[in-house]
Amino acid sequence: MRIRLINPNSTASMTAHAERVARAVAAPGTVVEGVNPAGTPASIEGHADEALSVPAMLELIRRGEHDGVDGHVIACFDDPGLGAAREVARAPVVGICEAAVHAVSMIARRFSIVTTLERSVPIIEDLVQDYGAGRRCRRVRAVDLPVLVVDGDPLYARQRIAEEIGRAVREERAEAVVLGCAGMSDHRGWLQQETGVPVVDGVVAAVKFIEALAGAGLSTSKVGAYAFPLNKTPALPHDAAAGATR
Ligand code: 5HY
Repeated sequence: MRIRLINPNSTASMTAHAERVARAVAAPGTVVEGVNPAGTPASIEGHADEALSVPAMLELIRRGEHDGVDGHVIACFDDPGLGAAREVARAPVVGICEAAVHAVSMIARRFSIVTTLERSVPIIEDLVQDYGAGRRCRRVRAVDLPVLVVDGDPLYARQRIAEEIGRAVREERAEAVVLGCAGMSDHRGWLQQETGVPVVDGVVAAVKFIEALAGAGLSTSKVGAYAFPLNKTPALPHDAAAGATR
C-alpha cells in the first residue's frame, strides 16, 4: 500500500517529521512518502495561509493520483482544501483533524484539543462542529506558540504543550487530548507518558484510517459532493483584454 502524506506548508522539516511519525506506525507493506509544495506559506496560521496553500496542495493530490497511490493524508490540522482534494481524488483523502477527532471520540467521551496560536482556535472549533463532535469536545486550547517555534524548538514546545494538557485535565476534565498541529506529532508518546492521559495525534490516526479504508476496498465517492470537478476552459488572455464578461 502506498500513502502520500502532503504537508501543505512549504517547511520541509515539518514534512520530514510527519513522514517519520507516519512510517513508524505504518503496517508492514505500507509505504509512506511525505511531500510539500514549494512557494506556499512556511506555516499555515489562519484563513489566508490556508487559501494560499490549497492550489499547490491540489496539484500534489493530482500527482499522487497519477502515481497510483492508495490514499492521501493532508498533514495540516486545519484540513485545508479537504473537500476540494476529495473532488480531485478517487483514492481516500483524510485530513489529520478529522482523523484525530474521530479516533479520540472512540476512546473518550470528552476531549480537548491543544493547538498553536489563538487565531487557530475558532477555525478548529468550527471543524469539530462540522465533524459532528461538538458535544464531545470540551475546549480547543492554544499554547500560543507559532507553528515554526513548535517545529524548531521541540523541547520548549513539548513542555508548554504538557502544561496546557494538564490544565485541560484539571479545568474541563478532559479524558483525552488531541494534538492540534502536525508539528506536535513527534511528541505524542512523551506527552502521553508525562500527562497520564491518552494523547491523540492526527498524523498517526490518518495513516491508520487510510490503511483501513483502502484495505476495505473503499474509495472516495464520485457521486454527488465529491464528483470530479467540471471541466472549465481557462479564460483566454484576449477575453480579459477585450473586457469580455460572461
Ligand atoms: C498545521 N499549521 O498542522 C497547522 C496547525 C495550526 O502549518 N501545520 C501548519 O496551527 O493551524
